[in-house]
Amino acid sequence: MLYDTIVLGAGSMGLPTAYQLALRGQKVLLLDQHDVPHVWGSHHGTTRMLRVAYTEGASYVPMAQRARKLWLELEENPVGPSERIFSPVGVVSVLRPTSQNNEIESSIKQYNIPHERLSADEAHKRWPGLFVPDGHIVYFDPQGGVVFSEAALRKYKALAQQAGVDFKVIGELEDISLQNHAVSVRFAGATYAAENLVITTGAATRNILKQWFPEWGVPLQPLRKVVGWYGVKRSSNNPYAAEEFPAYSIESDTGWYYGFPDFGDGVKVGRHDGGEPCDPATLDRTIEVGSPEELDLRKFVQHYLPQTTGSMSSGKVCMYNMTPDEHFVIDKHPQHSNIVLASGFSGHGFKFASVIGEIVSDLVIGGKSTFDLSLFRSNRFS
Ligand code: PYC
Repeated sequence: MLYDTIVLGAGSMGLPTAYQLALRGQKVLLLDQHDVPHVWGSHHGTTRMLRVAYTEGASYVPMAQRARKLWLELEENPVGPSERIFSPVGVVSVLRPTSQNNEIESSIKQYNIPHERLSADEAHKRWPGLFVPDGHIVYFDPQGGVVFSEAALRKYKALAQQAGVDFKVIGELEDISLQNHAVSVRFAGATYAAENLVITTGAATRNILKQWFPEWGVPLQPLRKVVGWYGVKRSSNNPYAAEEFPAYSIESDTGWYYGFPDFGDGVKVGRHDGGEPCDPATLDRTIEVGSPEELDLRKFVQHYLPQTTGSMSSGKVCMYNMTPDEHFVIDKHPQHSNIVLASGFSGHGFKFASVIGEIVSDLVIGGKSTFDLSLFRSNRFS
């Protein structure tokens, strides 16, 4: 059978893309080594942050606004499991007075985004569980919140299958070959062909591009990342409960930390900067008490979230898939316009997964998107 499009990689970006292509009438084959959700990629660990006032640049704002709308619609969709997809708890961002990372202000101005700016004292009164050093800049983004990543992918899987996507969980990718106006891929000895190919293989993309598309010249580097959950000191009231505490992003003197309120399993904490280069095939998924990354998170929570117990109750290892400038790659192959790559989400992509599905399917079908994708061109590295 000749498909219209093969989507390689059924994770955060591949599932919404396959779904959107099927909604637009395409015959879609979605292929992956693993069924979703799973722990081998970059979507596990329950929660991801959605910010609208965007530190990484104002050009992300229209995409964040559209993504938020789509997450809310996804939650309302009657197909598939009925689970919480988006929690509108807001996001508090704390920046050092001399921060070099602050495009929040320009995105607020350019798009007239609702926000609050607070002093350290005001922030501490509002969120007594949060320590904010004097002089630090605090923004509250009331449209921000938390996307439940695994629940979202369960929902997208149900929707994609209902829309007719042929989803095959299949062994290792063995080959990709290009014919005049078609692409074929071989998995576990079986060959599948389509007019178009979408590559949404997350941290595995570096090796796939190296082997089959070295001429594309997209530099990707997976990084190992550790996140932990922390219990709360006993008191009559939990200052980190999701009813009162937002998602947070904190620029400290040592690094950039982020996390989520307590949805019943503790306060989640991760470090956004840093991380060890890794290969997904050999990734060390263990976290030792006393290891540098565990000690680093412990030091952060003890200082900035002093009402937590300070000891990790559980932890997970996942991956960021980095580009050198930390902006995404969403583009067609320079010579083969029937091949589209969506990758390099650099640790801040999941919030956009819902809109990436629309964007990539527009690129496949019509060759262009209604969003400005100039920041995401693949030739910016050449
Ligand atoms: O995507 O907003 C984000 C984020 C913050 C920290 C890690 N990812």
